[in-house]
Amino acid sequence: MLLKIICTVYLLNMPVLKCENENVENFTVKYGNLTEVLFQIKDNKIHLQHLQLEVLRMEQMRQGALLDELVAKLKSLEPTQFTGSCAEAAALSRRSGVYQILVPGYSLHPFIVRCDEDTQGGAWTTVLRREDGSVDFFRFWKDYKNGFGNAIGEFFIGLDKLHFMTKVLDQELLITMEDFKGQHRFAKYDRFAIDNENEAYKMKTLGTYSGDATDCLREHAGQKFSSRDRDNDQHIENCAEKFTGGWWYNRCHVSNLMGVYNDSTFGKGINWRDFTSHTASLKRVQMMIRPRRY
Ligand SMILES: [Ca+2]
Repeated sequence: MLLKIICTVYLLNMPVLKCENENVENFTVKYGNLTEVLFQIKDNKIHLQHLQLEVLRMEQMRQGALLDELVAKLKSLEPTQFTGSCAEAAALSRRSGVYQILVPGYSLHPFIVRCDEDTQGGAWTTVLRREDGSVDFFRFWKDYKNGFGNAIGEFFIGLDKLHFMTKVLDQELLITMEDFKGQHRFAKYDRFAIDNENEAYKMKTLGTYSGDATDCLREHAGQKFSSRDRDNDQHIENCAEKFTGGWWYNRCHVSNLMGVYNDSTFGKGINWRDFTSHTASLKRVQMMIRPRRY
């Protein structure tokens, strides 16, 4: 009996066995071969799967190594993705608000600052802000050194940050004030810098004054910072204790921007003598710095 068989067996897309118009005897012989070939195909398939898995594993390892390399590169770039002042941090948005800056020398980590883009050309970093008396400013040295308060409310940035910010870049200083009658004044200085903690954060540079508030900071230029627990002033008593705030007191003060909010006791409030006198407190005040190149 003749049995017609048409078959083609492929291995790796190549025809390895062809049979056509064969009789049973030939088919049996061929069938034996075919079984063998099918086993080979099965073996080869398993081998191929192993190869594919191996290739996949190696590709995963290669991509993993690339990812590690990328993460390492990003980490090494991290310190430079932050800028050193509001002048750069808010340069694109040109919006007042809270940003992060990184000041070389102060820390490897960025910190939060409040940037003012609305006042006198913008690019200001706010270092002191009083507006509602919600934060206590009659504090100890450590607090003035490190800063305190809330970046979206009242705060002082801290003397260490202020030192490094004014050391890294030449800065100008703007002080904006408002009294409880709604009158506004400002005092601007074309240079401002303070020394380090070893020098008790002495106000070592105070440039030329301009503004409409009169210059009530000049008397404090060259003075060291004092707090209730550090008397670095020129008075026999401790001015910081006597006038309830930290400041660059001299033989006490003609300005006292860290005094007690809305305190009208002589010299204890937030005073700018030639605007408020010593017996009235400012409603709002901001001290802000900006790199001189702006
Ligand atoms: Ca003293």
